[in-house]
Amino acid sequence: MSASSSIPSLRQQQHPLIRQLADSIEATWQQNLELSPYDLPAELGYVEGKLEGEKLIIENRCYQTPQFRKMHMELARVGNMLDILHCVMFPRPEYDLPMFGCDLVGGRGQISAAIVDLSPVGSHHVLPGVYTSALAALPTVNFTQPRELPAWGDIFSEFCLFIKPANLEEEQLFLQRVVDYLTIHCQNARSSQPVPPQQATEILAGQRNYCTKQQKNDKTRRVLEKAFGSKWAEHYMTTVLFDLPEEVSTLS
Ligand code: BLA
Repeated sequence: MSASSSIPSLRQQQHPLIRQLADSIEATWQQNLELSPYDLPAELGYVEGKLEGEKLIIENRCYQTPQFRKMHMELARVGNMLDILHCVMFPRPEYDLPMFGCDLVGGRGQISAAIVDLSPVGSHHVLPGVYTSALAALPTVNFTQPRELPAWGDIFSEFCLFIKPANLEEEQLFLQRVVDYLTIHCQNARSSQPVPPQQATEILAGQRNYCTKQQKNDKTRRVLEKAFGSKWAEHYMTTVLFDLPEEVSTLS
């Protein structure tokens, strides 16, 4: 599709951290997983709108693998005001894997929000043990400007990192953290085996809760509503950003 070939051009205009993060996420996917294409509805691959007179450009890149129903990375830019990287990996509910989510929001040369998490979706709201031990073993890093999660943020794990990077050094530390989380995730996913149907049903409910909460992010919604109207924003948030998986597929 034309959208994928045009992504590098948008990426080059974005904040350096967004560009580096987009490249690193894709490289980590390529190195660790067997990617197949995932087709978004054609009209949603590349989208342009107007936000307060500025052009809003959205470009999507999407893959799937045996363990992931959908791996979505989105780059967006509003004139020179707003720069966004959004990434979510939706596991197939037959696998007991958390949701990887990452969001970077910046404007006027400064990143204001940088968040990454591996969020649990199992019935006990805790990460599988292999994740907890791998994440806990990462070196400790301290960021000088931690940010507070909104009320809907109860979906995130104890390892959720939400900061405003204070300088170049913290930007690079955040980037490294994302690659560490993603590498742990891809490696665990590759060796993951399907769970019994009843557990898959619980995981599906957890994924639905994750998506429903993310749909409550008013800051994302407001940007999309202002550029494209509320109907389109609702459609986009519920079909592209955080679509609810329909049902557990029957395994043979
Ligand atoms: C915050 N998200 C934001 C903000 C904007 C967007 C403008 C406010 C920035 C700030 O407070 O400094 C906008 N984000 C977008 C838009 C898209 C996007 C328009 O992804 C897509 C086109 N958001 C996610 C994911 C996570 C996430 C996957 O998409 C986490 C894993 C989190 N974004 C997130 C959180 C906030 C945020 C927690 C802060 C919300 C708040 O403070 O209320």
